[in-house]
Amino acid sequence: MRWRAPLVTALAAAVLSAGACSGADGDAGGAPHGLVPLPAEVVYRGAGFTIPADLVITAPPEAAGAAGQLAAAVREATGRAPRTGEGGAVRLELTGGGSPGPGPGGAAGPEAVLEGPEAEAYELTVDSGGVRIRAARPVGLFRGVQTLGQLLPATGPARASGTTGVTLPGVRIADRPRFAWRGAMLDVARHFFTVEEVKRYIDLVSAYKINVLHLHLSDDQGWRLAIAGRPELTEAGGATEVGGGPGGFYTEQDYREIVAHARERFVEVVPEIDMPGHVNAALTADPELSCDGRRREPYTGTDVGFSALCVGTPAVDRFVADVVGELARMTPGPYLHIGGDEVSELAPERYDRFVERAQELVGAAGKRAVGWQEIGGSRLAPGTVTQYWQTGRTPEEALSAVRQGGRLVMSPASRTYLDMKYDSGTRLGLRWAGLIEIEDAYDWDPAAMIPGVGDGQVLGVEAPLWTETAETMDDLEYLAFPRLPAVAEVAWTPQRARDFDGFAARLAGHGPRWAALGVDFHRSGAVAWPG
Ligand code: TNX
Repeated sequence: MRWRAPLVTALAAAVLSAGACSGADGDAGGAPHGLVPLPAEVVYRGAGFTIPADLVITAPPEAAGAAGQLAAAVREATGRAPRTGEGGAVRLELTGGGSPGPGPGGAAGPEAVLEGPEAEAYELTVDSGGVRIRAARPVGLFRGVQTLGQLLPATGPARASGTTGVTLPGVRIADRPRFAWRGAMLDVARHFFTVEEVKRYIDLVSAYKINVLHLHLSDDQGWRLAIAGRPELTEAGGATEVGGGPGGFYTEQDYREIVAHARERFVEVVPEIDMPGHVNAALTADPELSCDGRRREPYTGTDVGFSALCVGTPAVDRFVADVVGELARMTPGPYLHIGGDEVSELAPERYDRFVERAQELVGAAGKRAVGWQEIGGSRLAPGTVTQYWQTGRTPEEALSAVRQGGRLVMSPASRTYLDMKYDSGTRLGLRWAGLIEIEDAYDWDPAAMIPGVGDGQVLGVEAPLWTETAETMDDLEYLAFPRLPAVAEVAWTPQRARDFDGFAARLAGHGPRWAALGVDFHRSGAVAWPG
């Protein structure tokens, strides 16, 4: 997939301008201009703004990144690059009220991503005089720019040969996300994906205001992140993958490159090292970590639940401390994911002991822990996040997490698992959690899923993409699109403003854009894809 590398920058701009817009008067209430996710409040009204050839964008220095993305999107749509400077017809304004920290290039921002919905709020107005985006934080300006990008026509002059006079619709938008955490998980352990592929995935999903990339970095089949002082983990543990392919791993520099790329798009990387189960790859590297002291053979199948760390031994304690310490050192974001799922090889007391010790280490490193729903049955530290996944089982662990004051990230398998088949004919994917068509991915309320778990207990929503059956970038894209945008809208848009028909109508215009970008997507029958 190396040929895709040069595409990445152009892609970021092009995806930003995904969506359909007639450029004519707004069609109040109808299928408005392909905005996905739908903003909290949007009113089309009055005359629009025709982009002049000499457009100027005015932005404070803290919003240089957002201004740059916008300039690229305008250039893509009109064929002309706008200038940045004073007195522009397009203005990005910081209204203050935040306490911005240092971010990429000295700008303020990424730290705000997971602070809460208000941190990402913005207002966007388009009238005949121009465009104004206002927000308290740079991240809000960035979200506003992402929305504006979707108001640009779906096909620019480069493709539509010489079209001029792009007109944005007159509109007033007041927007903020419903949930703070809007995640996409990528399993790079079952099949390995290169830095360029991960960056492309970030570009594609961040256009839908996803703000968390949860990287599943280890499992039975592979260990994908270099840990200083333990080179055998990646040398032995990174050498294969499902099906026996060559696998691979990220060096510290690779990982930092991914994190930086994500942060430029206001996406926070949450790294996961899955413990104390799902550790066969670590046991191929270091036999001391298993209770019988036996070195394991590499595993290239797709079973789960057969491996475990020998929790409680000094060797395992050192290992967990080293891994958590290194993850914390390399990760600027506030969360580290410790896994915790599907451990059948360990007595409950030892499982609890692991969860408590891991949280201690994460806390000591200045981070907060995230774990799969099973950790909810153990004692949780304040601030630990529990990721609900297994629909069809009593939600005891999730309820226990909530009773302890914890919040949930909702990843119900029957709705959000992007590795499930769409229908029985889908060439890829599993089906243990059911077939998931786009309507299934869309039509649910995260705060109405578990009795006793309402909005206040839900930190957010995440769509995992497990890769037992996904080997290539095309496979990832086919499974994620269009279900990822559906889950992104579940996470962003107020429940009362959502309905599937409206979503399907708005989504249709994204198809041609994906096609133009070479994104392999599933043409769900419920959407009237143009062309
Ligand atoms: C369950 S969800 C798993 C993964 C598999 C996935 C396949 C979870 C926490 N564990 O190990 O890859 O199903 O759909």
